Amino acid sequence: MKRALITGVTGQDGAYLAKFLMSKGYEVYGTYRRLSTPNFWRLNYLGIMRKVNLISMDLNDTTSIMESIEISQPDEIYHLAAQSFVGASFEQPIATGEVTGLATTRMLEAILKRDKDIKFYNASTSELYGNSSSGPLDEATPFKPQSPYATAKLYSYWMTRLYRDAYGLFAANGILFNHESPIRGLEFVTRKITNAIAKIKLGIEKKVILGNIESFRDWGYAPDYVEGMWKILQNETPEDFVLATGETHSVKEFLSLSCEIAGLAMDDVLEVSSSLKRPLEVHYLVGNPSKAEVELNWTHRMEFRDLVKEMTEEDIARWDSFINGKPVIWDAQHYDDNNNIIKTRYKMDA
Ligand code: GDR
Repeated sequence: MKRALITGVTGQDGAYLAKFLMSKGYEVYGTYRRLSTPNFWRLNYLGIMRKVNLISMDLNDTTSIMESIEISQPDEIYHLAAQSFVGASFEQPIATGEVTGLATTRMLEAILKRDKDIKFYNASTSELYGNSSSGPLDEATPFKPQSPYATAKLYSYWMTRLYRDAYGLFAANGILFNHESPIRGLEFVTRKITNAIAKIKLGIEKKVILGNIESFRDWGYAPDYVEGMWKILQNETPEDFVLATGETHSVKEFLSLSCEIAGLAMDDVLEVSSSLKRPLEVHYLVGNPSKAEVELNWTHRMEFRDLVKEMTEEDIARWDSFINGKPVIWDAQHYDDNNNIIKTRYKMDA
């Protein structure tokens, strides 16, 4: 039986990937961060909480990284853990550099010391491109990061390549464009929208407050993308691959479709706040997944409209159950809306 170690197993991709690898017969180990409030709702939601072997690990602590490899003895490592919110990276650029950048080198060093045969997947990102070109963006497009997050990921991307070229590790980057689902974190715009629309629909909220609604993203479905991660490590040679849908939509379009599905008028619910706009923005992203389609036989399955529909309907169903006193496994009831979070580096509009 193959063994996999997933860093960041409590996140959206970690949870879906764990479930996918189990369906392929893997023994799955997953690392999580010790927090004052545990964050296992996604593993519970997918019904795999008791099937993942959980290891607490701190990406800043080399000893704990070594230990998680000792315990899991993996054939494959999927390195997904990071500070993954672009907006927050402007507020915490140094911590983001440590966790999102340097920690990848800690992982690679640990593999080099412990067992050079372990295959390594690095969660790379379309944020690397910044505004370098209007696309479609592929593996050969130059990078021009526009945030502390993307800059840390650029370092992580190159270190992965360096350990492949210099030491012969099977280390590969998946350059993934945005991928969403009903278990996406509430800080990301898609889930923020569907959660707010659900609350407005049910009369417990009035507005959804957003920043730049004119930016375009290539939005796919997270379960499709975790399969791509696995395929990248099953390829004969370690190579970097773009995973994307090849289609792009604006934040405004996402909101408008979510409103349409919920039977609301967008103009009644939308509020724009410049305090939510980032100091630097990536305006337009669309990927070209041809290499993955040809060489890995990977393709996205879920289309944009179905994605918005699934997310919107799921959030409405959750809030509806919650209001009616039925237990729901999910995150939103613990969070108020973002209104009074102080953005230290964002322009304040008041
Ligand atoms: P992104 O995702 O930065 O593309 O990174 P996010 O959903 O945060 O933003 C997408 C776009 O929406 C605009 N936007 C808002 N964003 C948030 N979060 N909240 C708002 O209120 C809001 N209003 C408008 C943003 O400015 C942006 O243009 C995601 C993350 O998952 C990364 O970790 C990953 O690497 C990339 O996708 C691929």
